[in-house]
Amino acid sequence: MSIERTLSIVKPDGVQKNLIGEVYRRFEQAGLRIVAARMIQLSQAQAEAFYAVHRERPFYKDLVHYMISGPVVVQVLEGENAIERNREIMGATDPKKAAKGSIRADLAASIEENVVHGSDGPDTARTEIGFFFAQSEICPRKR
Ligand code: IDP
Ligand code: MG
Repeated sequence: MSIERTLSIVKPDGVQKNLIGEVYRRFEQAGLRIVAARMIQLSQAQAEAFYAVHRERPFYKDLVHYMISGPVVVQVLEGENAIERNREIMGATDPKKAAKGSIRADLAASIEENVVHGSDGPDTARTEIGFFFAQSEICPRKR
């Protein structure tokens, strides 16, 4: 295991349902540190670019529409095994299949409106962090 960074997003449904604090509480309780954070309204072009990997999927257009339906909160999480740890805290994409006690099992409405995004591997994490944050905006904590 090693100290990793990963990109997390509280998606528009999470912000709309006042779940920012609840999501952050779960990260912090799990020992992940929030080392950068910002609220933004994504443009269509930004949402399309962020999810470009899903361009050919049938749900792409809806996904972009959903992601620009309201503000999101983007954050960088840092900690031991942060990429996989965050995926565990989030739960599976479909809340019906997500592990009990995960964010999506407890709080998500559907496979689309599922409250959070999290990078799925080291390469994606690096790219996705760079998509939203300059190096100077990331504030590692004293250990
Ligand atoms: P992930 O967010 O768990 O990594 P991905 O497969 O990368 O899941 O999909 C990105 C996002 O696209 C999901 O979080 C969800 O919002 C949406 N999505 C994924 N699969 C479907 C689907 O089958 N129908 C509708 N939306 C979907
Ligand atoms: Mg994904």
